[in-house]
Amino acid sequence: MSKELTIEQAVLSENARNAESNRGRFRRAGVHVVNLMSGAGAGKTTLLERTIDKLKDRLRIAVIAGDLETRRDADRIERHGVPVTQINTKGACHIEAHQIADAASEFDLERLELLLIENVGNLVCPAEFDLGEADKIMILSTTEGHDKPGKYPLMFKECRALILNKIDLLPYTNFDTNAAVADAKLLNAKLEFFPLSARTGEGFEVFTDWLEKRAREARRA
Ligand SMILES: Nc1nc2c(ncn2[C@@H]2O[C@H](COP(=O)(O)OP(=O)(O)O)[C@@H](O)[C@H]2O)c(=O)[nH]1
Ligand SMILES: [Mg+2]
Repeated sequence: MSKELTIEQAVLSENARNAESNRGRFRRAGVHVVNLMSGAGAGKTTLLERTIDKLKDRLRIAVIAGDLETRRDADRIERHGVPVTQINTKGACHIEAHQIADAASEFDLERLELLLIENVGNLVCPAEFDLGEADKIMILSTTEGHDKPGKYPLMFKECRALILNKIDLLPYTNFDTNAAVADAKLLNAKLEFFPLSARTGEGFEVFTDWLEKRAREARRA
């Protein structure tokens, strides 16, 4: 047990060092980096596709897509006309900072304004691994149940923004938006909240306006 703990602490502290080094590199380059997290199928790739379509004429964007296997998400994103690189974690349930350092080297960071990372679909492990991002954003979808903030508190504590996706499906679920938001705000009072549908586009501009504003603020800083 104590050996297990020591190894876990060593892994996390090495990751923290790599994340700090990424953060410095991203700051110097003036690129706003966002780590997008959710359970599998909540809509990360769909949200990225629509975000790119909305913002690509206003900001220079690139994407790092993380997944256990395959290039499927990278292929979907590439069709929207921005540079993308895929990380395959080969079974690991999260991305680590050193993988972001390698993947980011494929871009000309100085030229970028917004770098979006799609993490592996999982509500637990990704929250434990700092990647050196400026903002963590999580997506919860209306088909996953409103009890998730209480069950996966770390993810909600760590995030700057919570997106509630698939609001087009609200009439067909028993999802209680007020209960989910109240529980999430108990964990994180400053959490920004964006209810939207990545499929129909409802509510989407409020989110992309906020994201664009954050990216511009980060560059000025
Ligand atoms: N009805 C509905 N379906 C959505 C929405 N966003 C994503 N989906 C669907 O949910 C499934 C998973 O989406 P995907 O973007 O691949 O999720 P990811 O695994 O988190 O990247 C796909 O079938 C999407 O078309 C939404 O806002 N409404
Ligand atoms: Mg995906």
